[in-house]
Amino acid sequence: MSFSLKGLFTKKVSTKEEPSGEVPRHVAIIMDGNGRWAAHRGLPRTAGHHAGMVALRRTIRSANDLGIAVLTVYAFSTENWNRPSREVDFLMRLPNEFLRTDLPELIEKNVRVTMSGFREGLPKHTKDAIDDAISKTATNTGMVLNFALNYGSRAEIVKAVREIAEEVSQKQLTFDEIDEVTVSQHLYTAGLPDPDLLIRPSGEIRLSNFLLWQLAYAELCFIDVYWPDFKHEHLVAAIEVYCKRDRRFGGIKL
Ligand code: V0D
Repeated sequence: MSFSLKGLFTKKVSTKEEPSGEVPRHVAIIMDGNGRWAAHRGLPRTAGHHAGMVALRRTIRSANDLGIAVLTVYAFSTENWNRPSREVDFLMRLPNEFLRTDLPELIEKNVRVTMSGFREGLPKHTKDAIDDAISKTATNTGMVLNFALNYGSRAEIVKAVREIAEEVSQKQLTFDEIDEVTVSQHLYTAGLPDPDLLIRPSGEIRLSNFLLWQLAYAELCFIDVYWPDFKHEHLVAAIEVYCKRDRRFGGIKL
């Protein structure tokens, strides 16, 4: 089987079980295309979200098997509140549903659950389910599974700037001590390495306000399948592309 990877180039990639090179430490994924997947089948959007959850479950297993240290998945953006309220209500029950079935396996696999986003804006039942998963896995030492939920990158940067300004005004920090590390420490992803690889399925070639600061040096991989159809071989193919591209960090590769 082969498929095309859209971006700066289109390339055929063969299906493989495992990538040949080193796996990225942190992979971030925009789980896009669930609604369109459902529309293509004449199904309601909720069916697409459910199929997206199945793909998520599969991808967590794949990432863990491949030895990826951090997997960040974009589940809900701050802009998603503009969707019809019935759809938002449905989406906000998915963390509960997912964790009810999958938390035991995550615990068994030593996975640590974290969240990046504005917690306080979530319904109580959603927040409670996520808090429970975070606390039950807090001391786990395996893969970090980071849910970007109620997340928007510009709002995150504004939050960081405000917190830093507050520390300066309280004299806990001086103006010239502020550097890139200071900013990173005030983002939701504080303590996690920056993503090495961003994967966006479903053909959109945009960042959509996702991890703007953290993706500064990441390889970007756009894949032409809807998220519910995303499989192990797509993850392996994206990693293959990552391995083959020179990661230069703006400098000269030795
Ligand atoms: C819908 C595809 C799991 C994307 C995956 C509230 C669209 C299925 C979670 C989840 C969603 C979130 C936090 C957590 C555990 C699970 C989730 C949302 C949507 C938005 F701690 N799937 N999922 N959250 N979908």
